[in-house]
Amino acid sequence: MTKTARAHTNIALIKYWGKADEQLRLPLMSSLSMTLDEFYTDTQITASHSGNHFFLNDIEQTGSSAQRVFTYLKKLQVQFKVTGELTVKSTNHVPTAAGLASSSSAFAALAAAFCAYYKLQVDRRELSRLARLGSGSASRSIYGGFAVWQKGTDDLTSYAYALNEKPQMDLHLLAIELNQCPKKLSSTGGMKQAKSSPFFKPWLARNQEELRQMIAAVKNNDFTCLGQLAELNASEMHAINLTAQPGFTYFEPDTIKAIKLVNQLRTAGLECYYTIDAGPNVKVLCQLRNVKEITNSFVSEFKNAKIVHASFGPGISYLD
Ligand code: 2P0
Repeated sequence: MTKTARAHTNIALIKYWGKADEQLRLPLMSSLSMTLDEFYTDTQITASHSGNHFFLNDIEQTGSSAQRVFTYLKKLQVQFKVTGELTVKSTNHVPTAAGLASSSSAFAALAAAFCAYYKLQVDRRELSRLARLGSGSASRSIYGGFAVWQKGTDDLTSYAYALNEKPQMDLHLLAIELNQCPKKLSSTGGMKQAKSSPFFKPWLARNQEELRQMIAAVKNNDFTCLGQLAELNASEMHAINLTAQPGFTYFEPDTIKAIKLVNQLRTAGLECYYTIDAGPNVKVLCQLRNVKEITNSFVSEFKNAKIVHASFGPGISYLD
């Protein structure tokens, strides 16, 4: 038997950046994301007679990425009292040009393929919880459109829900890949270090209010409010990193140049906002009518940058 699931990546507009429990991947804050149409992972599970195998883009993986997948599968097998050796084949449709992390789509697709393979009766809330155990941001990739991951208080209460799966908002994202070097500090490592910032607690204290405002912006179809809040929240996350003890940053010189360009474009009347994850690349939020002009400005400022235009993507789907 073969089961294949597809999950799209998401970009957090209110960021998850701190764990309350590393094993269970329980977050210290709630987060809100937009699922993206252009980037997704297809994951197929079949039975194996020669131990577990993990193929990524047709290449068998043997290192830590394979171990992470096998450990995760074992955890789910123990939880659901099922057994068997498995071959997992994942294909990432996340263009290298995007500079977007694929762990959100990877673990959402893996959780869904696992449940389909074993014919487990799980609803999307449960699926979100299971995806979270693989990678925190994966909990949000179960849904299309806008999703909220409520932090909860324990394993059973920390999952994402759909805020609006068919948004009418005119919201587009330009993923600007400025730098292709692998990041020096993993998200897990960065989150751990960030906790030492004197501003970490105040930031955490703001989470519920920031989330409330962002949910209101989504409900009111208010692009300006959404963009302003997303940019502020991302800047707060990176300020926490800079002020950690010791401080660090994912920014490169081109990241700052891109931030300045967003500010210039906005001053010139092209409304756009940035958000930045655990890496140097910048994602620009804008409306459809300005996509072309903003893209052209980035192309002329960054000769080697690759730019991918995305909008809202769907939730989990099954391909067989
Ligand atoms: C997010 N990021 O909310 C935040 C914003 C990066 C910056 O979730 O350790 O791969 O697997 O739970 O989900 C990236 O971290 O972390 C991330 P783990 P994950 O999207």
